[in-house]
This record gives sequence, C-alpha cells and structure tokens, in this order.
Amino acid sequence: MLRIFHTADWHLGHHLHGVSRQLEHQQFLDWLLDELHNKQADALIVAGDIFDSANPSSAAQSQLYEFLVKARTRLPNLDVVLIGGNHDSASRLDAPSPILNALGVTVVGGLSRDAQGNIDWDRLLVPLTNAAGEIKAWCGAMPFLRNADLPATARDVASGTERPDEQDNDPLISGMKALYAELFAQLQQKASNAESLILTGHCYMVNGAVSELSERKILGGNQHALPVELFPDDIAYVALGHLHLAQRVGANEHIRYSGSPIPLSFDESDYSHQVVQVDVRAGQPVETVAVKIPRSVQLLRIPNGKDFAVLSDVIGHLENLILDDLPIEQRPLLELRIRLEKPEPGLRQQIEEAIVKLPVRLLKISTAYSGSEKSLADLKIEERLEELQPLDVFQRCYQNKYDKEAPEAMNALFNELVESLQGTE
Ligand SMILES: [Mn+2]
Repeated sequence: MLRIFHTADWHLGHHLHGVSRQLEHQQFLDWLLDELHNKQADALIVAGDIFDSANPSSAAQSQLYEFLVKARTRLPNLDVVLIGGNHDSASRLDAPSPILNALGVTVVGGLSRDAQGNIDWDRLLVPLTNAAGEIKAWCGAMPFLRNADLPATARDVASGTERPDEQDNDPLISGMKALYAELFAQLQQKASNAESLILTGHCYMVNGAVSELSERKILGGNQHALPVELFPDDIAYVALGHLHLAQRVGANEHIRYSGSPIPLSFDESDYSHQVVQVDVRAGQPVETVAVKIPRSVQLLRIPNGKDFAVLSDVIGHLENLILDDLPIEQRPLLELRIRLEKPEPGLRQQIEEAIVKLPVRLLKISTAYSGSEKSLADLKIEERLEELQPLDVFQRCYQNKYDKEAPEAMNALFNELVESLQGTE
C-alpha cells in the first residue's frame, strides 16, 4: 500500500483585505506535518498555487522552505511533489529545484524544452516509494499550462489569430489533451504493471464548483473547461489544483480537487477545508478519506451567507456574540453586510462603537441599497475598488464605451492577456 496526501492552493503570502494569513498558514503546515507523521504517509502532492503571487514575499518563501526541511527531517522517506499553478511563477518555483531534489522534493514549476523545442518529460515523472523504499507508483506532474506551452495551432487560437472551427473541436482543448496524453504515455513507459499511475495537474475541469471571490480566471478556465476524458481509465488517481472548494470531478471518486487549506475569501466562512488522504493498492480502486483541517482563525460574516441585514439587526447580532479574548493575531476576521435605505454618513462610527469591546478584527463593511420596494432584486451592492478584478474593470469600460456587454470571446482574450502578464515577473 502507498499512502498519498493530496493538497493544493496553499496561496502562501495571501492577504485578506490587507490582513496577513501567515499565522493560519503556519498552523496548517504544522498540523500537516503532524498528520503526515501520524498517518504514516509515503508521499505529499501539492497541486499548484503554492504561492499567492508570482513574486512572493521572503516570509512566504521561508515558510515553504522551512516546511520542506522539517518534512525531510521528520519523515525521511516522504516523497514530495510540487507543481506550479496559475498564481505561481514557473521559473521562480523551478529555480531551487536542484537543492530541493537533494531533499527528496520534486518541483515542476513549468514545462522546460531543449533548443529543438522538445519537452523534457523525464522531469515530470516522479517515482513514489513506500516505507521500504520500493517504487509503488509513478506520478506524472503536469504544471499549469500557459499559452506558450501549447502546440502551435492551439497557441494561434488562444492569441486570437485563428478561430476554432467549431466548439467541440477547440484546438486549445485538443492542445492540452495532446500534452496530457503524451505525459500519460511517458508514465506508462516508466511504470511496470505492479506500479500504479498517478497524475497531478492545475486546471479547470467541466462543471467545477467555483469560489467566485478567490479563484483567478485562467486559460483552460470557464471558457475552456477541460473534459474529464482527459484522464485515461488506467490512472489510479488524479490530484488536481485550482478550484478552492474540495470536490470530485463528475462521478469519479478518483479524480479530485483537494481545495485550499484555509478560507481565501469570506464566501468560504462556513466551508470545511480538507486534505485528501489517498490509499493506493495495485490493481484496486483507490480509497480516499477527507482529512478535515482545523481552522486556527475564524472568519465571521454577519449576517451569515449571502444576505444583508439592516444596521440595527447587525448591531444586535454583534452584541450577542460570545467570543474568547484572544491575542490580536488570532482574533476572528469580521465582515459586516448591511442593507441601507439611504447613504448613512455615520455608519462606520456606529459600527466602531458597537465593536469597540469585541475581540474581533473588522476587515470589511459591505453595503447594499434597497429601493422603497425593498425587493432583493433592487439591491445594489457597493463594491470597493480593491475588490474589482481586472476583468470587471475591462467589462465596465467596454460597457461604457459601446453601451453593451463585452462578448464572451473578448472576455476570454482579456483573461489570457492578464494571465500572460501575471506569468511574467
Ligand atoms: Mn488557487
């Protein structure tokens, strides 16, 4: 038996409305080390978005490397596989790979090619060994694929110089399929019959449930969702990253997103995060267990869910809160969602008076105006500039200029432009 822990979307260095998540990340990493040790895991796969940005802070980088060194010390036989996600810089992640290899850590930030343009597939094939040091599985590690990684025809479509002939024959999707198929063929060549085949990738699959506020739209994103047929039946397990809510893909128990380990937006306040424990036995379906991650800092949204409430109700709710008095960096992060009839200049002051004695950190006051009919449909949610995504700004500019919504194809091109900028340092 081979036991794999699958996690993804760590987003080290993340800030929520300006507040650092370093403490939450540290508690997760400490917990993960204990779990890997207690459950005697043989391998750890982190399926992309290791860092929150292409240019992570030194603190975020130290956090990763300290974790890897501790993992090596406490679990000398643990195989670790890290791949690049859409938030990561492929080259930055790959830079320390010779040192990491010496620690038993394989990192694949991006695809690398030789002078003739041939992909170095060997880098992407990682043997996974059990406690006795026997190879029990091979992991194909496919990093997040950018335009430049795709075969030439797919690239032309992505850059808008070619249009896909028809929707079911999208060259962008067939380009990604071709790369995954080649990886799978390489994997089969490496593995003997007794060794299971594992894949890890960072991509968006058809019908995935998204966490709107925390995932960045990507190539192979909503406009180019990948079909589950991408993964041949012989694969024992597919460890995916990108979607922040844990889920399996379609009805496939063995194709999963682990989700992120900490809530990356207030929308995930009530969501229970997990890592996936995967037990692999040759010739049998894998067994998966969701290992729930304890939450070290609470996210509080009042009222709960997607609702808004009038100020007096919100203040009433605050007065009834029973909270432990914690050191500031452990206090709950708070979002208030308030419905207003008219602009309320004293709003912030009234709220601050209400929470002055509460051990919370107020991060966000969201307001919505209801018209005299008070129907929810009339609710206009005020947004702050920092919450707007580049695509939102683009769509508003387009609307202003042409007095109609930007077409989907235009949105897709804009996303690809933003993504190519985010991929460079
Ligand atoms: Mn992510």
